[in-house]
Amino acid sequence: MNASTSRQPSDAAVPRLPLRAAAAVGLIAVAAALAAGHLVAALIDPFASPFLAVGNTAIDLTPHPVKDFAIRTFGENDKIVLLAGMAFVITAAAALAGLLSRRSALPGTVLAATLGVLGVAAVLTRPTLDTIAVLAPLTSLVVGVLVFRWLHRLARRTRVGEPGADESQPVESAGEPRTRAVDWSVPGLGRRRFLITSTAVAAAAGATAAAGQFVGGRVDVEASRRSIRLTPDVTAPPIPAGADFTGDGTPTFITSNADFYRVDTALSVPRLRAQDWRMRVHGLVDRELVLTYDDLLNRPLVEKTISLCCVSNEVGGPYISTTNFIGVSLRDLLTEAGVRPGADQLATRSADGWTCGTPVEDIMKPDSDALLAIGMNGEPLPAEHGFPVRMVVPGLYGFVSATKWLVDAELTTFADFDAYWVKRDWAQRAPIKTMSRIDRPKPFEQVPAGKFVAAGVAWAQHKGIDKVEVRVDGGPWQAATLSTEVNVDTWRMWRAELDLPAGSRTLEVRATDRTGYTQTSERAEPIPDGAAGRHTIVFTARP
Ligand SMILES: Nc1nc2c(c(=O)[nH]1)N[C@H]1C(S)=C(S)[C@@H](COP(=O)(O)O)O[C@H]1N2
Ligand SMILES: [Mo]
Repeated sequence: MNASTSRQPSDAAVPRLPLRAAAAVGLIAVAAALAAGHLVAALIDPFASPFLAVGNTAIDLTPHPVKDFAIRTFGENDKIVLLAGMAFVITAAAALAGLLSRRSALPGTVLAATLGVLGVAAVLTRPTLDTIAVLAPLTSLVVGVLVFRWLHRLARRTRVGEPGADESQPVESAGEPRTRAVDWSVPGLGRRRFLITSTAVAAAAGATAAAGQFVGGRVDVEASRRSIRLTPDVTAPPIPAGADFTGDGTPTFITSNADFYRVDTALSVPRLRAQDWRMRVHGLVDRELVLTYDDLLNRPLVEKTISLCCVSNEVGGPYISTTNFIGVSLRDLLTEAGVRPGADQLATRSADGWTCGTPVEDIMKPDSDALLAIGMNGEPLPAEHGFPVRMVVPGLYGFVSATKWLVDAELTTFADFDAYWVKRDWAQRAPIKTMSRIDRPKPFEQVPAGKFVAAGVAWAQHKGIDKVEVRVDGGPWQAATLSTEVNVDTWRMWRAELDLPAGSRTLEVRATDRTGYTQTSERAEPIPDGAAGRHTIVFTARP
């Protein structure tokens, strides 16, 4: 037995790849696969990018308790957490594919192909993607498998007789006569060639992904936004000085566009240009309408101050904001289309496939103020808030009324169509519940004992706030001072002067709306139609 055969006792047991080289083969192959798919997707539809498509599918398949937990725990960073989690899982799978393939390329090939098939399945099941979009994950699949096998081969074998080849290494007795195993313990051509090639492939993958990013980003949303000037025909009345109590700790009455809360299922913000925007109003109508952005600009533009809030908001939660929406009357549009008798639901769809169902009666009532909105605070809608066009219906939670990146509107019935969240056990109809929140003091804050001003917000969109009361340690209810009312569709601030004995204190708030309803202490979870109960906090009054 000579040295070479003792190192390679049988052909099946040619030397195993070192761990690092094996992992690198898997990682680089998967990176190349994702990058190639990303570039092809950019040419067809950026949403076909396998990474995005898998992420979006994951969001849609996530059971609602998990989604709720994600929104509660990570807030608006939930998508970053998801993407980071996916990146981690894919990196681990890629490294594993390599590590399982230290001898034979088969296990890694199977794992790489499986990742590719997942991408194909995700793209095929995305509601808004055409079948041709499957080319993107198919490219990933093919590139992934080919690059994996190619690098694997390169790492295992080097060609015999090349200048600089490791002549010290014996040629294998069996199998391919023109190549022999790379001896990873000896620096030489095989090892160098693998390092150079794998680095080049990794760099190419990076360049391909960047090209995809560049091409996919060619829809210049910001240029489209900048080219638009909005001049409402009816402007919202100026916000009166006494509309907020920011000095006492409430939010500003108007939320800046940058601070406006954001909730949606879109992993990447749909990129639409105003000049390309079209929306069909169809279904149970007398006349179908097809609208362009210019059609909207040519209609009377109204500006209206409205507080939008999210059904996922916990009692005391942050998902409510207020803005001057600019848009056209949705009631006028539907009147023009002619709503057929029996149509009780307006089903709307977003560019990314998200759907929403709104009661027709809420849109059609004389004072509804439902808008096809195109602006917020004097500017065209920011991309993440639905540019170019979204819907807003005062008095309804966002998930049943506020479709962003709106592209389709169909008059139908609640019996015939279930929207995105209704399929996931949320309510079909969800008017906003009367609610109040304490903003100062914060839970567990230490404040001076004695005179102290507590403050917060209350809302009962479309009904109006009549009264807010607070009480300390379950004592008598005390009326809070309300800010100047802007309109019944916005929040209203409150402040209350307290006299606090030193020690641990509990503060509770309740609002009464203009229908005479007062918030009860009965708690309800956000699902299915919004949280209920009184915001109650514990804090400390310091002597
Ligand atoms: N296309 C689309 N529109 C959507 C959603 C979504 O997931 N996708 N979420 C809705 C929900 S649940 C809410 S609360 C509001 C939030 O709007 P904002 O992000 O502008 O605050 O948008 C609504 N419109
Ligand atoms: Mo929401």
